Amino acid sequence: MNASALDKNEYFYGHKACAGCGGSLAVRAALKVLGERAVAVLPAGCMSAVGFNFPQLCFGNNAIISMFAGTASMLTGVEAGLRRYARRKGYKDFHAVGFAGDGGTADIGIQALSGAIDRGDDILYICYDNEAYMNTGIQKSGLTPYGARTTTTPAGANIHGNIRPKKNMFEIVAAHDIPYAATATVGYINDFINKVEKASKIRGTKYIHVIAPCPTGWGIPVSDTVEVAREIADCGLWYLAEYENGEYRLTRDPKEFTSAEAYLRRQGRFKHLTDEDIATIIDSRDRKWERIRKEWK
Ligand SMILES: Cc1ncc(C[n+]2csc(CCOP(=O)(O)OP(=O)(O)O)c2C)c(N)n1
Repeated sequence: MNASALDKNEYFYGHKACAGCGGSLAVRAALKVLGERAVAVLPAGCMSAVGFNFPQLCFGNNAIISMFAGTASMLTGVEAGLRRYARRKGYKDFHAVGFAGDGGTADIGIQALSGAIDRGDDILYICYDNEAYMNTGIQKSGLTPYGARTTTTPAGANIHGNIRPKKNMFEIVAAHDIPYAATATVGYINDFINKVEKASKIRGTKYIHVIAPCPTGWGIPVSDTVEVAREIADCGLWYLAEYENGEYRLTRDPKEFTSAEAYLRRQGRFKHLTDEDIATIIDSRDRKWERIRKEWK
């Protein structure tokens, strides 16, 4: 453990993430909020690959790698153990927190997550969404957006990247009537930090879904991560919201969207899109916002 890093309230440092990695930013910021009594559970994915390189373990708090499918169920066990241990030691400020990628959440770990919410386990599950299986070389996940090129959804003359829309994990967990769920992006890091802080004080299952660009997979310069992560919310292709006490609420409701076309065209993974493809994406964005604004207020 590096004492000077802990002095600065740093719990994720010295890792091997690529330059400009959005996921590592999310883990670092969340652990600053949760502190040294957070026990982190990470399944296979970039954050475990870059954080557990023995002997250079990169967590100032306790952290463990779970089975790919089992982030939420391991969190259940960790929380039960921590509860007993903390009672014996006489403290209450502990957290069982998961950091799983989009593949590990929306595809492989969705059953364990659904079960944990159903049991009402007192855990915080954070999905850092880089919109593909990045650690194994950019394969499509259930959260890859429509039109994106990945190694398993190539772009050619007939098919223009991914032909399926992105699953809506936020609304999927909300449909379980979870005590707290939120969306966020590393582009609005204070909003993310506030949501982690809020979640840390709520009992029961909490879920936060944070957009975390991957320069390698998205085809953007490493210096553009935060800007692009902001633009996705500004152009309306992502929304910032909370679900609490059975109600949805936008935490940011832009009066006007910035150009979704500009957001798409700056990324290598969307380079092949035709004007027609972009119009399809904008149309689906507009229909989504129309529904949200009608139903959530
Ligand atoms: C059961 C199982 N299947 C497949 C793998 C291989 N694998 C390791 S990491 C990974 C990709 C993870 O993608 P995601 O969850 O989106 O996180 P990211 O890598 O993008 O951070 C895969 C497929 C594995 N470790 N275990």
